[in-house]
Amino acid sequence: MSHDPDCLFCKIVAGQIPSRKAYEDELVLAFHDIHPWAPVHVLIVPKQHIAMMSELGDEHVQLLGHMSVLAPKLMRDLGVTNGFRTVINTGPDGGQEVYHLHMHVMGGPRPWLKG
Ligand code: DGP
Repeated sequence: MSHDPDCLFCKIVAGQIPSRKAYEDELVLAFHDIHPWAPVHVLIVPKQHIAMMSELGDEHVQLLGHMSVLAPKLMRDLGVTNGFRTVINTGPDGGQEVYHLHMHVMGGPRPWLKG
């Protein structure tokens, strides 16, 4: 499994940097965002290092499906019952800050969400 020793989220996956874990299996780790935009804000991160969404190929279809199916389960487990938002920022113009693919999953009572 690819791992980048200089990558922040690879270090979190490896347990070298602490995080507030929400879920883990063989493919992904989910942990609470350090700067939440919503009452519940979790990042779903693949354990393998993939820098960003534009690097995905056919070999990643199952992984992305897994992340997508996990998001609603995770929200339910965290008590989010009235909907949530998912975001994947990609590249500089997409506002990506950490170059390890991650899905933001955000829920909880509004008005945190604009638009
Ligand atoms: P993005 O802009 O999509 O690359 O979002 C990166 C997110 O990662 C941002 O919402 C803050 C979060 N983040 C950055 N550093 C850490 C960290 O060390 N721990 C945790 N839990 N979250 C972090």
